[in-house]
Amino acid sequence: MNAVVGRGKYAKAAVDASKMLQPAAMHKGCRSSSSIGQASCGSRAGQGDLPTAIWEKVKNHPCYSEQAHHHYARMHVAVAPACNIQCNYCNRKYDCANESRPGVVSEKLTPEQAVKKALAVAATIPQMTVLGIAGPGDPLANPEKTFKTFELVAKAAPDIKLCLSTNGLSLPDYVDVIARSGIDHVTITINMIDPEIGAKIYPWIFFNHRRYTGIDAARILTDRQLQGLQMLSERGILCKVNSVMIPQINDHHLVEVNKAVKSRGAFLHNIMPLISAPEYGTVFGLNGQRGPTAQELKALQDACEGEMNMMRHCRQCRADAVGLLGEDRSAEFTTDEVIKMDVEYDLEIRKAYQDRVEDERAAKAAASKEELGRLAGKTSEISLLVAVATKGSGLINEHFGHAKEFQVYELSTSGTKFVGHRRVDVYCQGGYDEDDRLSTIIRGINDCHAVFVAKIGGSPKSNLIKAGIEPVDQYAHDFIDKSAVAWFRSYLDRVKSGEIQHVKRGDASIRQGAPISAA
Ligand code: CLF
Ligand code: SF4
Repeated sequence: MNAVVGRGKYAKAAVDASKMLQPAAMHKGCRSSSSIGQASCGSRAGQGDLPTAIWEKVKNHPCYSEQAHHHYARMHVAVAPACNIQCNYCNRKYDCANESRPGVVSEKLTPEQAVKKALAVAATIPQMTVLGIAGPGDPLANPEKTFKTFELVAKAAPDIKLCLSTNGLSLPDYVDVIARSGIDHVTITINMIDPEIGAKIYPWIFFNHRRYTGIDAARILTDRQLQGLQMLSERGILCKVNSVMIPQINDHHLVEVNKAVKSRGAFLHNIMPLISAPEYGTVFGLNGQRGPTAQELKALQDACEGEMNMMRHCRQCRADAVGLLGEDRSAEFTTDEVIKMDVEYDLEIRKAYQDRVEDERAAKAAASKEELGRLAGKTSEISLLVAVATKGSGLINEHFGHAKEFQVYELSTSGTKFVGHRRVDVYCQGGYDEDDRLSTIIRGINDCHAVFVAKIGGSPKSNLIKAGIEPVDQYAHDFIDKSAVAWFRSYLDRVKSGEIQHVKRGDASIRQGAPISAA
């Protein structure tokens, strides 16, 4: 039996490390192909071959399901200020950079303030389905506040899923508490399984009342992370692994990390770009360590994509993020604003709203399936990228000039696959410097063959055409997947008839080491 360490309600279990670290039965994860109607971690349209219990956990979680992120929102509550390790991409003045952009500071809350905020958000945003604790330090370095918050939220708002993100150092000690608390989703940031590489990322950890440095610190950290992952998987808790891609330090190594976490039951792997602008004052930022380019990130994600699903829609949120991924509504829910609100949390209203969302999703999936049926039988080696301006709901519903980002899809005769997003400067800002902004936008999507928009003006349209990117506005306010497949079918027809020639496009030259998300 495990001994119990600490006191109080959230006392942790000390774990016999010798029993750990043997790979769990390989969790098959999910296929990564995203042809409409196929399963893939619930990350596309339907349940497919996912067991119902897992489908229920992922179908409306915006991070665990790529499709869900168009429709459902998450919120974070910043109740966990302390941390027990130091990462070289983190400046401790700010929030935990494992699930947060460096340079962002969240308003810290007590558990009681956090639950009030959760109810206020749930009443205002009925599609908010997940409450996560992701900082501003490490949630498990603040166990009392973290688990008290989850307990209060579970009582007050039982339809909200609970989600936790941790660096993993304390994880094995809290697996039982996590399971007891009804937390179904846990993210562990794992950047290495080789302590020599780890020593370049983590200068120190604080463990068992002692500070460890260098290779010793990294060895303890990797053992504890993998041990915690395996224990959670064995209890049926869905685990996502986040990894920060740091060129020349762990980029190639992350393929090994992917294999190691897959064999221990991780459900999803999210490889995120290092953000290392010098102004954030991190060790990597100050010593000139660069982040990966968009195509370096995609190449690594592609290399890791096998039996295990890769998350490609992460927005590196704030520790107090609120809203759909990619939007930031945290300013509407500051403590001062929440106090003023007359909150009425109504489970029935929320359920009715979410039922309507599910109807919309079903209609979208049916439309996509029908369009894909028309593509069936076409054979072609052509695979290309397109950029889409969207405000959400899986629709092409944003004007080119208002887009803050473009979502990028890969098209082939197998269908559509979401491969990432490109943050850009908004083109329309009152008429000045538009040429400069347009060239930056074009550089950001210059590996795409087309850009789908709800509307576009004459000048950007002609400049895009000159740059070899086809502006497509005939599918305004229609579903993305369906429209992309329809356009791709016509593209293949035009190539076949000789009307156009297919040329491979160059790689996006944008550097994702700059801030790429504001959510
Ligand atoms: Fe938050 Fe993380 Fe839960 Fe999502 S975020 S704790 S799993 S509810 Fe999501 Fe944000 Fe990326 Fe995290 S987009 S940073 S992966
Ligand atoms: Fe910063 Fe998070 Fe790393 Fe702690 S775990 S040092 S808060 S990035």
